[in-house]
Amino acid sequence: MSIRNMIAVAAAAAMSLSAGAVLAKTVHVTMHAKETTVKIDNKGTEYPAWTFDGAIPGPVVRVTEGDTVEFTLINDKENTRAHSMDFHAAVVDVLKEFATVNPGESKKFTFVARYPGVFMYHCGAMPMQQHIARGMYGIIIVDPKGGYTKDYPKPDREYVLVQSQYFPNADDDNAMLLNEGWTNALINGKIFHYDPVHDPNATQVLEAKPGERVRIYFVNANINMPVAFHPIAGIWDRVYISGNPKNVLYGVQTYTVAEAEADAFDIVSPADRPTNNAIVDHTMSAAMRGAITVLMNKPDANPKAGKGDNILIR
Ligand SMILES: [Cu+2]
Repeated sequence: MSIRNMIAVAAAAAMSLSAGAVLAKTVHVTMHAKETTVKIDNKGTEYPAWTFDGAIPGPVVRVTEGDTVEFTLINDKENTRAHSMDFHAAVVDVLKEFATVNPGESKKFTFVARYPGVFMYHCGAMPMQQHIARGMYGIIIVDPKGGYTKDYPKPDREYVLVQSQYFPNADDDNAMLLNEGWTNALINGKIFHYDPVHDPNATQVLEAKPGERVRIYFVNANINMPVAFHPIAGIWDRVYISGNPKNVLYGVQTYTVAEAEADAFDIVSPADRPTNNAIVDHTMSAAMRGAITVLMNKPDANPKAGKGDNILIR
């Protein structure tokens, strides 16, 4: 081997080592289980929820592939129930890491985020359908350690949408099991959360500029219903199954998202004019009862919307 080649090999090895050393980190995440009242529509109807950190969905957790997540669940002493945390991004022991935590106690566990993508998290305490239906779920995004590439382009905007079924009788866990009594669909915890067309009380929409690539991280937190995820007046430019850059589909009209599945959806609007999309669960019983989200593509889109900490609109 020539000296020049040896130097090149050594440099490549050093680069890959330093890249790994720099990227892999420990991320500390703490959440409180909170049994509290939340507003489940745009006019302020109250609901006795069970939550992570007091909101539906819980906080967005975002790490990079290879990171170690050190997670602490605190079950506030005011609570009446045991709760737990089940990260779908973790490969651990359901009986150990995901065990329940009693009111007034806390529990810490760690896992390595080995797979890139988007994953649901939820409480797994029994009856599990009730803990999820009452609001104990959220998303963890694991960005690929390789960063953006031609096959996984950097989006101009990102949004999180989490859909779930609304059971107004919060105490009837048997109805939840039988898929009876759900009256509405929630998007990020509210009926028609971002749809001023169907709800005059709605004040927020998703925003982007014409021609921008918008990536939507979608979680189906329904109890017993898949979601037929479709962008009206658009086509999914790409669908990344489980959000993994290796699992890519192109030009998809409607993609079925199973219960507890999360996927990433790219949409690119026409660049030459303002347009609107209605992002729906094309299952009509869900769409017409809350699962419609308006995406406005306009030149004066808020420059901060869909960026940084503004990817989940409360
Ligand atoms: Cu719970």
